[in-house]
Amino acid sequence: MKITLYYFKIPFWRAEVTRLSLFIANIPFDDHRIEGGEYEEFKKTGKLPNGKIAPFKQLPVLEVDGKIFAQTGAIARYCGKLSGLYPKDDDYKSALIDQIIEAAQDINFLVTLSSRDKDPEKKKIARDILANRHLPKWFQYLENLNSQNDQSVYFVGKDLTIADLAIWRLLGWLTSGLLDGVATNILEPYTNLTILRNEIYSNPKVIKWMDQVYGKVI
Ligand SMILES: N[C@@H](CCC(=O)N[C@@H](CS)C(=O)NCC(=O)O)C(=O)O
Repeated sequence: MKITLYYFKIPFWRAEVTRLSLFIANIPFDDHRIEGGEYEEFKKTGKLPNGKIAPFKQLPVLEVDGKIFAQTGAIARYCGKLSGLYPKDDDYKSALIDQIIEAAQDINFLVTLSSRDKDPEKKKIARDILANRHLPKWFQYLENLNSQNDQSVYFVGKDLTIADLAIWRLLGWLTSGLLDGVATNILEPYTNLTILRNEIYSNPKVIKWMDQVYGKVI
């Protein structure tokens, strides 16, 4: 099986959840990061370096043995099944993981909305609302769900799943300082989410990945 993941040259959760899931399970894949001329072509036409058009003219896109499909959740689940980080035969457990991935999508959308206004004053107001209303609400939802799992520090069951990787990387972005108006210590009140993040940051395969690909902790 030949797997290629197409995404931009950033460690964003939409791609990183899949990259890490495959890396953790030692599944070889081509981590194709679109930049330069390929990026220009993709932005203009939606054409991927393999000549196919991305279904929604968005990334990520996964190619498996010459066939492609898109959407973060679909890709993460497909690769999660290959890597053992998503169940193949437990519908309830799958749904518990899915609801976390969908929550990541909802949070991402709120961030996107808060970035849309070009007017600096309006953007500042939107970011204030994001940082002081939306994000605390959603973090508390995630904190509650995480605390309901009494089997481990992870969101679902005893072991790491794609839900944990998705949220870990999403939270890494939200606390990176890259988003104006969102403080880097915004997660401090959420004990379980902090424990989860620390757990993943100390996962030997995650450390190896960050070291190998980024040369630093991200
Ligand atoms: N619903 C899609 C959203 C994907 C998405 O928004 N991708 C962004 C990059 S993070 C993109 O390709 N943007 C380029 C564009 O929309 O033109 C998913 O879950 O994968």
